Amino acid sequence: MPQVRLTCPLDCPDTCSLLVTVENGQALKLRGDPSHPVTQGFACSKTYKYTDRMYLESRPLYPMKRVGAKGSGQWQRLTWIEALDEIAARLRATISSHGAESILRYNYAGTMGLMEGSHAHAFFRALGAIELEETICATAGMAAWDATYGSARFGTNPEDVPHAKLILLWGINSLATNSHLTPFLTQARRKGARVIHIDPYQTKTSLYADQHIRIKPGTDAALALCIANIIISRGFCDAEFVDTHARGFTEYAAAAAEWDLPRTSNVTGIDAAVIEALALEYARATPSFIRTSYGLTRHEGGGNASRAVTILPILTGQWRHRGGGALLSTSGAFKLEKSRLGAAHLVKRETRRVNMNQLGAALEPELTESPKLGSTKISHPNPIQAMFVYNCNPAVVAPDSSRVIAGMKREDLLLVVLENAMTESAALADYVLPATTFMEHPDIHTAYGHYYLSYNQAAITPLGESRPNTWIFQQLARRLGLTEQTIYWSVDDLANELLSSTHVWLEGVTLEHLKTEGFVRLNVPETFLPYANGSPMTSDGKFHLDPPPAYLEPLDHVSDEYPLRLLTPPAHHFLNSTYGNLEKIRQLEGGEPVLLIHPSDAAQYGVTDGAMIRLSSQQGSVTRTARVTDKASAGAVIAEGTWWAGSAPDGLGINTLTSQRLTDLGGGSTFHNTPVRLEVAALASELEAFDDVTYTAQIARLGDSRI
Ligand SMILES: Nc1nc2c(c(=O)[nH]1)N[C@H]1C(S)=C(S)[C@@H](COP(=O)(O)OP(=O)(O)OC[C@H]3O[C@@H](n4cnc5c(=O)[nH]c(N)nc54)[C@H](O)[C@@H]3O)O[C@H]1N2
Ligand SMILES: Nc1nc2c(c(=O)[nH]1)N[C@H]1C(S)=C(S)[C@@H](COP(=O)(O)OP(=O)(O)OC[C@H]3O[C@@H](n4cnc5c(=O)[nH]c(N)nc54)[C@H](O)[C@@H]3O)O[C@H]1N2
Ligand SMILES: [Mo]
Repeated sequence: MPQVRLTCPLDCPDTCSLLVTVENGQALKLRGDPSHPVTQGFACSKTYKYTDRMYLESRPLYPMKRVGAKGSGQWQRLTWIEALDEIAARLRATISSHGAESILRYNYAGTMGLMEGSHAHAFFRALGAIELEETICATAGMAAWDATYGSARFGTNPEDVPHAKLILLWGINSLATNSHLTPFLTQARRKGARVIHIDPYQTKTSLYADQHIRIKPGTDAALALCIANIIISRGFCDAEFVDTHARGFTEYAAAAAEWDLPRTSNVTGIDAAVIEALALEYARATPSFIRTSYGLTRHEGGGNASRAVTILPILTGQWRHRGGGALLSTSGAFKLEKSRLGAAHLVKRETRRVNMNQLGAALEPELTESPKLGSTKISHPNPIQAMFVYNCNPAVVAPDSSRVIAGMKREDLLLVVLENAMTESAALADYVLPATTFMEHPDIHTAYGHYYLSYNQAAITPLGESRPNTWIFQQLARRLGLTEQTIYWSVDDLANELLSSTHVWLEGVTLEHLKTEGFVRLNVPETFLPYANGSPMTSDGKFHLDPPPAYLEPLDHVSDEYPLRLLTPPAHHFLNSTYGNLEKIRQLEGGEPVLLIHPSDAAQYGVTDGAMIRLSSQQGSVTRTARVTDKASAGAVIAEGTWWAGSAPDGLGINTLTSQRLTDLGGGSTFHNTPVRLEVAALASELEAFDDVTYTAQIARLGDSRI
């Protein structure tokens, strides 16, 4: 049977090569491509279900316009011409009354494709619309890396991990979120490497590891500085490497010296003996590899924490050894010609910006400065009049979601959602425009967990009247008379531009190659040691240890009112909110979202396993079933997965609780840092009332109370 080679477009470091079986124009099943050195012939449990998701009956396949109130679920089918003409007319009117800086694109990584993801922005940039700061995921970590290593991220090649002798999985649930790293970890382990997982709660990754070190959330900077202190004070530093290649060592060593074992143990909640053993093991091992990720960055001090961790391999000169070093992201190695990607050349310094973590505040019609937003003040006299959502499900994934939903429900806001699933964001739209999936459009993909550039071909004809995002924006652009040529590029035009880069790492990588092979290894050296001689990306070629990273205590740390901390890490079977609409997948995740609560917290608050409990933060309250388990840690409540709100017993998503506060570096999200209180949920009658309330009625109620 014919098989088509595709690239998984989802936001995951693995960027897998997939083979899909197509028969009579139907995609029947997917499997991992055995010829891809990182995919190695297997896909993850959720990707095997992609075809189920694509053929779901609820998928929007025609342009639709709401006829009832926002969110009432009453739609009228339109032709593309009607829909596009109407939306273009609304945009023209908005621009003449409020200017283009009242138009917001809200997008993230539903597809990581450069065409249907990044290049789709060209329309908005040509309009002069608001520039979205895409901060929901990675910017704290990026800013942290860049502060030390310069502005591009390279890391240890995952294919070299089998050479490592010690592996720290630090703030990552890699068995769930980076599962194609596992075979490389296992190879290293067979050769004797030890694997240590550093995480506040017990995940699949902790169970796989040789040792799990539970750390108090938000305290990684203290642990990393203490490890540095031990490396330096006990003579394990590679003085020659540091002297030659690092700047600011004296200041850094002084900051580290403040972290002795008792103080660090007190702050991190880890036994002093465990910290000392970890530090000595790390100090002595070569090559040692740290796989870190974004978990530890989703805290107010997360940028500093990430920086403290990613500096460690410099101290013992790990960057000189194959399999040594650290990996946050490999994205910086894709040296494509990106200056006109998404018409980036049109963005001006003075263009109005909105941080996507503060969508709730941005959508408030008249913003007053809110102390809840921390130091960042947003105020703009020009309320947002139109919002275009694509590759994103803000009603579920954005923090402080009751405010986000209230904003999306504003009667005076034109909300257009491009989707290939009938998401809870699409449910609130004025217009839902049916988008294609990666099986129905071609695209180009970089990666952030390996060094292969990929091409994704369209495997089947678009279902219904679905269209690629870029097609939709081209149609609107024509109607608005936009002449910016990049908007009208085809995938091949974009690919040719991207590949016109003369960087040596792209030498020999051609579009023909990509199309015939599906993926091509970047032309990086066989043994890729990008930081073996300092950093190629800083102005002076040195690693910047100045200013030294610092441990920052959370601003409003747990108080009597909110004595616990909520962490909301990813679920194994979802990809953010993608797949949350598949019953089979929800069953694999246990059927409903629950809260993991440590037995000691459960005892203190009178919670028994299976009880309904109410969890409240400054932002709101949700009701969930309690799972009393020592997977959670004392003081830290865990809610895995951004389930669709409609899957929860109260019809409210977990982001009802999270805040719009930002990280110290990079304006990032603080999803693992919400002070909360828990109580046994009220009376059974109240819960039954929840059951009766439909999801839309719930959001209507919320909307009413907020506006
Ligand atoms: N199966 C699956 N895979 C995914 C995703 C998914 O939803 N499901 N999402 C994808 C996306 S978009 C991303 S960004 C990545 C994210 O993947 P990860 O980086 O693995 O996920 P994070 O949310 O960053 O959380 C990782 C771990 O950090 C821990 N953590 C939280 N706070 C702290 C802390 O203060 N210190 C330490 N040491 N650890 C802490 C959490 O408990 C969690 O186990 O995964 C991608 N892959
Ligand atoms: N509480 C909490 N919230 C979180 C997180 C957390 O750990 N905790 N994680 C955060 C992180 S790391 C991230 S990256 C964000 C992710 O947030 P999002 O980027 O919103 O990711 P998804 O929820 O997967 O939603 C992506 C949507 O894009 C749609 N889509 C896919 N392909 C296409 C296409 O080609 N065209 C169009 N128009 N649509 C398409 C999918 O159908 C899906 O509904 O969520 C964040 N939210
Ligand atoms: Mo993410």
